[in-house]
Amino acid sequence: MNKVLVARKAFPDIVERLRAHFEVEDNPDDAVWTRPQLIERLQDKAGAFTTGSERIDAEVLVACPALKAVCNMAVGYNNIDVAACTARGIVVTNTPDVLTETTADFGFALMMAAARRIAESERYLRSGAWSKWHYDQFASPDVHGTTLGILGMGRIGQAIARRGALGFGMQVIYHNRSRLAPQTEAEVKARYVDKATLLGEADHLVLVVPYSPASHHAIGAAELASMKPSATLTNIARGGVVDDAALAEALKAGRIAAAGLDVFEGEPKVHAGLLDVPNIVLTPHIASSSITTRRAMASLAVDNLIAALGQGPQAGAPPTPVNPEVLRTR
Ligand code: 8YV
Repeated sequence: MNKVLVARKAFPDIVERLRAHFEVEDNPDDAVWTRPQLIERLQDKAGAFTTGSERIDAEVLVACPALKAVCNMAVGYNNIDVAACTARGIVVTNTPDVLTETTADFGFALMMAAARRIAESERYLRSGAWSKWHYDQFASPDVHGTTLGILGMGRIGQAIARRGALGFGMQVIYHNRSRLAPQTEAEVKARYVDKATLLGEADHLVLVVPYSPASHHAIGAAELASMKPSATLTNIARGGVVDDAALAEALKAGRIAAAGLDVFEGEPKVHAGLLDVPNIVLTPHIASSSITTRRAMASLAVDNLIAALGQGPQAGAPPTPVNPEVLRTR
């Protein structure tokens, strides 16, 4: 029987399904293992159920020669060195689609909360400072009818575009590595623009671009300086897409109006400068966290692991591989 490691606690009833096929080592206390602890546990395993918090790189792979499958409970997989996995014949899987609408809901909520100053005004109310109505109290930019800018136009970006265009009468512009097919652009009512236009025209800019060396600090001091002073920035993509220090400076200096962040460089640590500024909404990487969606993500990761290690009804054909070429050579 193959051995698998479940690196983090994830819905015990769903993870339980692995026990019919494998010898399972799990992490019922949800301990955050150091790298040596992770490597020690992974050394004799054929498969791993991981989350975005575990870095699976060449160092780990060299130390874990039995590994055949890494199944991430996340759509993003920048925590995994996919090229190194492919070179060793290790299949990598992710959890696309099941989180699209939930994550888009949250991105929209975070953008609205930042734009309409919801967290900032709630902190004010809770502080006991509210003594009277005031004509421009927490007056903010509008959301409806404004221009929504989206950087990264995959499934989640498209779901956000639909919300903006159909629900809020927004003009939607986007920038992406590749332009959408005309039919898709028409369906999500979004117009392709270059990055400079996106930055200059967006009233509300939402980041949904996967993290890679190419998207590192895609939004830094220069980009923030080219946005409207009344604009908001929302990041539900990955920490590192935004230069958090530059963002804190820009918010302090009033170069943009507000920001909503669900992801951070070096999370769970948060740049101290971001904690100091009032015009920001900060959440702990929960955009996909509805009960239904997190269960669906865990379930898909388990299905992938079972199939990737040649078990179950989809043996040899995990539903959502990131490097399917590995499967063809098996
Ligand atoms: C996860 C995410 O919660 O899917 C992703 O890429 O960022 C989130 O939905 C996180 O990565 C934990 O695995």
